[in-house]
Amino acid sequence: MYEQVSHSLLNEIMTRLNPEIKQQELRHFYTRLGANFYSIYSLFHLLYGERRDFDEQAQCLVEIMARQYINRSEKLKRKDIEREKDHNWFLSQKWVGMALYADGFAGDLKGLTDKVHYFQELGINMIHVLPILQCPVGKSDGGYAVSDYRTVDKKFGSNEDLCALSDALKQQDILLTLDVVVNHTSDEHEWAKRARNGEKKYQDYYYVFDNRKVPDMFEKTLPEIFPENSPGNFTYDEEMKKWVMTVFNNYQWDLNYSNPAVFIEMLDIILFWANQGADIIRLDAVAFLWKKIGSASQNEREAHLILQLMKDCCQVTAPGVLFIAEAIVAPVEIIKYFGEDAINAKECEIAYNATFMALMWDAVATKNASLLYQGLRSLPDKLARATWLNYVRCHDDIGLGFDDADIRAVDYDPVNHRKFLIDYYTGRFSDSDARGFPFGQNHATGDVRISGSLASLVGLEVALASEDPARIENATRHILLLHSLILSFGGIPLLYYGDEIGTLNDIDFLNDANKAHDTRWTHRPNFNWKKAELRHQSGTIEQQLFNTIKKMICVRKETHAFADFNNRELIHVENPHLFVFSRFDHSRILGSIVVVVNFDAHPQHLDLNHSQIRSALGHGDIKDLISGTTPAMFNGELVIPAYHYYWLSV
Ligand code: OTU
Repeated sequence: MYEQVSHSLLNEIMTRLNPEIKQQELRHFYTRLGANFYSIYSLFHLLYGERRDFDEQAQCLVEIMARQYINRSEKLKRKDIEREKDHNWFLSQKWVGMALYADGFAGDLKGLTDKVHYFQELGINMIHVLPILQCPVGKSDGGYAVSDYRTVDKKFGSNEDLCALSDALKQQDILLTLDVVVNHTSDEHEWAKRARNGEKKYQDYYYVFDNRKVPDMFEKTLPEIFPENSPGNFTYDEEMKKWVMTVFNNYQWDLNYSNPAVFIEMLDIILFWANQGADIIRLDAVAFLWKKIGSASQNEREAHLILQLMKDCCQVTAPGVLFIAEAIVAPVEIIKYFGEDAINAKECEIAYNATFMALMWDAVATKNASLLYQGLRSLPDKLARATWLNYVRCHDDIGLGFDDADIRAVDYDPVNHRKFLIDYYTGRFSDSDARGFPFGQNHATGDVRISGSLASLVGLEVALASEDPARIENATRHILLLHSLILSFGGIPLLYYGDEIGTLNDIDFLNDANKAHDTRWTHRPNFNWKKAELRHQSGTIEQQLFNTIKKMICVRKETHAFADFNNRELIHVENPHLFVFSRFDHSRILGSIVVVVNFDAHPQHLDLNHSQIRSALGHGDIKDLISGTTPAMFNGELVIPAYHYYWLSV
């Protein structure tokens, strides 16, 4: 039935389209719209079909797609077609990303454009520039409280500067990732201001209530995201004299996606940035897009429908553009943001692998890879045309979001184990060199997360203060070990700026009243270019880190088996300190790689006659691809030094 309705509606919409649009050359647009319309219509109808203005809204949706198609440059349209032909282009091992703040890394966007050589030197060819859109000073949540979605915040420069950056990156085949904060706006966004002024239309963009009745119902089941800084989920607005839903900070108003006008506005903004040259768009906090009384209002079915609809619409206007799902939720939930029961991603092509990230931190603290192995074994395979973003650190805290059943399966008690990890990383555990800070402490639930830079969390800060070369060596090995994992595991590795030179915690934020309450600022420093210069000076930690990571990136790019085609096998070994997996070339013609990482402080042995290792490597002389040398053997077994890693091949 849908099919018939959708067809006649499509025809109707087409005849009603603004004459100015009709005159344009829309051949590709029509073909793609035709191919996707059934799905777009069905989803739009599922979400908004009950509304009296449904037809009007559907018309509006198509007009937005058409207008943005017309605004899309010829260059970007050519890129779209190129990528449609090579539709698995982003699964290649050639991509290596870095996330950074334009101001913290290079002052502003112009400065960033001048630093392209740094990325090239290291081998980075995908940049995630953390949010750069206009935010109120002091109430910005690091860029995630946007007051104008179409204007670059002046502290970063101008929209023109962004276009210049985008062009400069394109010339060097470097991908640009930009954020669109889809779940909420700043309370100083025009929509919020007009809502506050009493305009009903804009109050309907948010969840606004006259009294505490509905808020109280919601709060029975809504968890708190920032319990210390912004307890509760609703904020009373004095001027409006109403309550508004604010799941994150009290100045971040949640958008109401049960209103199709909100969906259409946000789609328009996504397409706007696609047209400014973003290759990839990071959709923030996607798990939160649909609210339901009596639930945690995360991972609701409608949140997935909204993302599918966004993807289908983007497919019509800017099919070369990919989405990243930022859904820091339970392992089995994250993977659903690719879209369920599909082969190709039908929501976001890329998702943050928060599970892998948290599990690696578990292995570092315990010196034991059991939970890492167990947690990853429980993860279903990703879809064929979809990939992970693998990261060690990012601009956010580390949440210990692994599955309780997995924790029990390796014989730990979930509560005690998490407590141990928090103590370990916040330096409250006597045997730990880690120097992190607690974040988001919730006294009611006992939940805590962790802030801190990679280097400080693996003990480099303490080691340097102790001037003990052995401890310094242990810390640097950890930094490399963790990079060896994200670069080989399968997916796009996303480095975090400064980790490649061992950047320590920065406590300057404590002097800034707008930041002091949020420990995440400890790992959002100004990049220290003086320190970075030391990468060229022999014998420095910076050189050791930078050069080894650079080497790993280079080997990754040359190794087909590191492309992401579900071509990985976890290998169970008796020794719990070791984490082992194989990567095979998806054509199975070229050689396989066995990755082995030793999380322990002592050398460990690995029996290469293990059946899975043998079948991956075959017989012959083993070589470590990173060092290019033959690793040490003893009594027929491979010896992996303390905190060391190998990419083995024959
Ligand atoms: C995201 O964070 C951003 O990355 C944060 O920097 C923002 O503060 C936040 O949204 C609000 O815009 O929403 O789906 O553990 O991981 O807040 C997960 C806390 C998010 C963050 C969580 C995350």
